[in-house]
Amino acid sequence: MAEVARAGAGAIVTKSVGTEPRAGHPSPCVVELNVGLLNAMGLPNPGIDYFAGEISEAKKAGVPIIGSVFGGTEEEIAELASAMARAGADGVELNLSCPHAKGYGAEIGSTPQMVELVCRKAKHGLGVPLFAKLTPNTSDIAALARAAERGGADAVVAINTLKGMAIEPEARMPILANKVGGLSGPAIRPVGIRCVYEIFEAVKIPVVGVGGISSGMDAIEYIMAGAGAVQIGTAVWSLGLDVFSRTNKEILRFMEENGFKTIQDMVGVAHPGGH
Ligand code: RRO
Repeated sequence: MAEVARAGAGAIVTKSVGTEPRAGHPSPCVVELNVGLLNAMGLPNPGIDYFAGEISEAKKAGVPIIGSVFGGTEEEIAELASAMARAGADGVELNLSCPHAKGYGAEIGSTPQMVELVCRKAKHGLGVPLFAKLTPNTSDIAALARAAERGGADAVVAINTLKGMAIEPEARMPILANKVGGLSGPAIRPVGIRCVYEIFEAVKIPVVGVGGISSGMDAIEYIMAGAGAVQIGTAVWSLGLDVFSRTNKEILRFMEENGFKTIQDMVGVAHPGGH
């Protein structure tokens, strides 16, 4: 996390953390495809008690640290959110959207009722901003965003990975040991853009855009769809940590060339009446 901050990220979202240490799914758990990555990591993490120490270390990097948490019930998620805040996280992101972990993630975050309930419980007495990361594997992501807003989330994050599968013809079987996984990388950017665009029209709280961003122009596309901030994940794997400074520079150059003074001036301009 310290390296990512040094590389130019303005804030950091952690890997999702749960109550107990978890090994994750067996290998193969990541497949490199020509359009991106398919993963079924299975929420590997060292558990919140250990991770609290990582948060205090990471905070020394001087950028906001947003702790991502997952759990099996609204009570467990609320307890983890509060533990993240006690550990010093500047914000908490609820992972309501991992596409392939039984009993967690999207299994919790696929109905507006659950999203609202989980956000309400987690936000109660939290004291730091609450982000709800939503699944694109649904027919109506805007309904999930409205539910997060009703539940008191301060922002929504869109999107997590798209549920997918890859088969190895020679072996005649799915490549991932878990069979299904989450697709990330360039292929999912148009899906993410569409989701952010729909959410921007549905809620008043800010939207954080994520999914297939690997350049300043990709980030600007999300911002014009309605994102007030963006996250980069898979491009760190494909391009390395330089992606942060390169993206920052490209955004600034575009703003200079096109007369934008602040990021806020670009947010949502792709909507009717926005420009
Ligand atoms: O750990 C994972 O398998 C994982 C998570 Br928590 C997530 O949110 N999204 C994803 O694609 N993989």
